[in-house]
Amino acid sequence: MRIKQIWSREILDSRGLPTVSTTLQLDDGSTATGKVPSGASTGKTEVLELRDNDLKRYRGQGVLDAVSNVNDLLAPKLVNKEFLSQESFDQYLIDLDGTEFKTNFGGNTILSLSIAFAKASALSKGVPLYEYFGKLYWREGFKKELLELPEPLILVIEGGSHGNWVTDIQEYMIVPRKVKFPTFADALRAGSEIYHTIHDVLKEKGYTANTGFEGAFAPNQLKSNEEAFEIIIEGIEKAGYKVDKEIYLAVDIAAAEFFDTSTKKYILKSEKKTFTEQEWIDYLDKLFSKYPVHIVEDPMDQENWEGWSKITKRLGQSKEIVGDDLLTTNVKRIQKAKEINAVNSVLIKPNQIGTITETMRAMRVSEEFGYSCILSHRSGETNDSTISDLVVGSYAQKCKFGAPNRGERIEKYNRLMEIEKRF
Ligand code: 2PG
Ligand code: MG
Repeated sequence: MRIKQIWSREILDSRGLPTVSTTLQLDDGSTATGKVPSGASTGKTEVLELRDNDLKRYRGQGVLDAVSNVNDLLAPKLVNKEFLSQESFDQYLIDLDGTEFKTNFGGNTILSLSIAFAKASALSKGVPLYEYFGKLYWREGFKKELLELPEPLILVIEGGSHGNWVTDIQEYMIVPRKVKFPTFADALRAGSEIYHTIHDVLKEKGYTANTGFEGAFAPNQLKSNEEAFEIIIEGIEKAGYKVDKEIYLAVDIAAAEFFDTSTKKYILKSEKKTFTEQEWIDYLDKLFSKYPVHIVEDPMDQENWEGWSKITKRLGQSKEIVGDDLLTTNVKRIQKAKEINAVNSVLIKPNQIGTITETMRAMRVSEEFGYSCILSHRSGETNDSTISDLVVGSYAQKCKFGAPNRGERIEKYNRLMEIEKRF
């Protein structure tokens, strides 16, 4: 596949902040665009998100340097060049950049190209994007039966840096069990019905139903992290579903956001409570035996590796302990986690690592270690739905795409329903 043209531009993400959008055209005319998301509660070891830091534009958040890296530096090297695979295209960019954290060109710059190349290649081959990914992931072992719709983690309440710190826990999610909701469309319907019932529960209490970055409720009146669970349970029941049996819970604690690195304490600001590492693990253990939480993302700080091993030892038999900020879709960090049994599940975000190929590698090692994978959006999203195809065409069994609210999240859910119909 020879590249004919590439052009990049600055667009806005769902938070109204600049991000990169790159269009790539192959020789046969196949043309596609890759739009890059952006995090708010980012892990320290993610690849560089290149921003202009020019305070005269978008308060320093502009991405004109990244756009110019594509248009002026990379496009001249890529145009008229032939690439036989996604791997060779991505590897060419990785080598050109030459740094561990993509600090030369920016991870956002490179990912926009990697996504655009994947989409254009799928078009050129005349296969749906999920199938293109499936063939990349399973290689010779690919067969259509491997393509599966995920079990969705549907966001209903959000706090932390996404939701005005109404709770310290960043994300409260409901998960319709796949065994009870065999079609994705039914799982999503349950999620949407519960989401709207939670809205009613909040209104009945006289709470505001304002929303956070990812479309879930962030009511200012919440009195504690626990109260959010109570409201969700009430919402599930009032919507006519069985708690735990049909709908279980997941959380992203995003503990790095409230871990005090100087005192080594976990601080729940909304409740004015402070915990040592051991007290924190005890607290979470108790919390998760009170509520049916079976997936726990980032329960510990991203540098507190021993704390992670301790909590996985304590809770890992019955729960998925998911590394996001800890692992940043990085093979080396996933391998380190394996050495000390720090997790049993991995959150996968393509923009943490910067190419489709490296995202696939992170899933491959996770699979080798027997870890589950959850494919995730970012708090700043666009209407690019590549991750919907990626979760179907890879090892990842679950997805975390936000609330059933806001166009950029809905686009991804709708794409999954569309894929399901095409099977
Ligand atoms: C997370 C993500 C997505 P952000 O912490 O898992 O919900 O948040 O994109 O802000 O890093
Ligand atoms: Mg997270």
